[in-house]
Order: sequence, then C-alpha cells, then structure tokens
Amino acid sequence: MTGYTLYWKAGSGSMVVEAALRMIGVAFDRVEIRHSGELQTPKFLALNPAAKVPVLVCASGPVLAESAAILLALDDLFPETRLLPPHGTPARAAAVQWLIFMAGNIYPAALRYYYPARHIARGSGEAEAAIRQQAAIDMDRDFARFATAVRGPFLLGPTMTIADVYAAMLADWHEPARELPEIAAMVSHVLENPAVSGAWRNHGFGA
Ligand SMILES: N[C@@H](CCC(=O)N[C@@H](CS)C(=O)NCC(=O)O)C(=O)O
Repeated sequence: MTGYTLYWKAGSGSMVVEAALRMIGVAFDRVEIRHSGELQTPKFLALNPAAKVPVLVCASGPVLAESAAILLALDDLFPETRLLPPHGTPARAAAVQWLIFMAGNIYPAALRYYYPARHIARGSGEAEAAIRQQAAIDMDRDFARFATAVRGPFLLGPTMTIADVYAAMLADWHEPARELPEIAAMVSHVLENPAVSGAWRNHGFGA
C-alpha cells in the first residue's frame, strides 16, 4: 500500500488528478469505479457523501474530494513539482482563477450536457434537450472566455501548469472547444507530457 489512493472512473474528472500524481512521481494505488452504483455504497459515501469521483485518500489522514481542491492540495504538498506557479505570484493567481473558473462553470455545464435528466425534477425529452442545448451554449461561451486569456501554447505562456491539463480534459468532453485554435494548440502540447498522456490513455480519453 502506498501513501495515496485515487478513486477513479474511466472518462471522468479523475484524469487530471491521476495526471498530477504522475507528474509528481509519487506512488499511488488506484481503485476503479466501474459503474455509478459503486458510488452509492456506504463505504464510498463515507469517503465522499456527494457520491462523485475523483476522491484521493491520503494515508496520513485527509480524504480529498473536488478536483480543483485536490489539485491545490497536491500543489501544497509537492510544491517542487510546480503543478502551479509559486505562492504569492501573479502567475499563480491567474492559474488558480482559471482553474476555479473551469471547475465552477465548464465542468458543471459538461455534467448538465451529458446527464440532463439529473438536472430537472420532472424531466421530459423536450426539457432535457433544452438543458443539453443550453449547456453546450454555456461551454462554448466559457471556453471562448478562457481562450482569450491563453498566452500560448499554455495559459501562462511557455510553461505548462495543471490548469492546462484541466482545460484539455474539459475540451475532450466538448468537441467544439477543440476548434478554437488556442485550445487545440494547448491540448496537443499538454499531451506531449508523458505523465499527462499516461493518465489520458488510462482514463480512455481521446477515444
Ligand atoms: N465538482 C466535482 C464534480 C465531480 C463529478 O461530478 N464527477 C462525476 C464524474 S466526471 C461523477 O462522479 N459523477 C457521478 C456518477 O457518474 O454517477 C469535482 O470537480 O470533482
């Protein structure tokens, strides 16, 4: 047993956490969630009552959920990896701002797009189609906002941060985002990193 256990699901947001762990180079165990029912077991709900992956269990005690929060915690634990720029710098503030923007806007829109029935009390085919349509519009708008901030090829210029990996992950869920030149260039550069491409393949991204 290692110091970290990642609960992960193919195609899910646990990809960016696995990429971060691989970038850090720390050993970790992996527990695969194969279907949503496994998230509803008492054992899993004790880890994350929200019944969602990713979850990162640290042998030292903490159980972490919420993708952006896990990445910030890993950056605090392993600052030498530079998942994010150093504390107190304007570059870090910008990277964290966009990381939170994506986690708070684009990720939830992707969930509305793929699981519209979960976002309406009494669904109908028409209502769910409307939710999907609006979610796609929201993602188009928010990726366009993000793209204007990208210096190229990465958000902050020549140096990749975990915010770029997060953006690439979300873009894999929303094909129109990859038509934006800034995002297309970012995704291809992000995938040149072997740690990221390993996690990407493991999670079945790019299929
Ligand atoms: N805000 C959460 C969202 C996590 C989330 O919604 N994860 C999805 C997979 S991408 C999930 O576990 N859904 C439950 C399910 O598939 O039943 C985060 O950033 O970690």
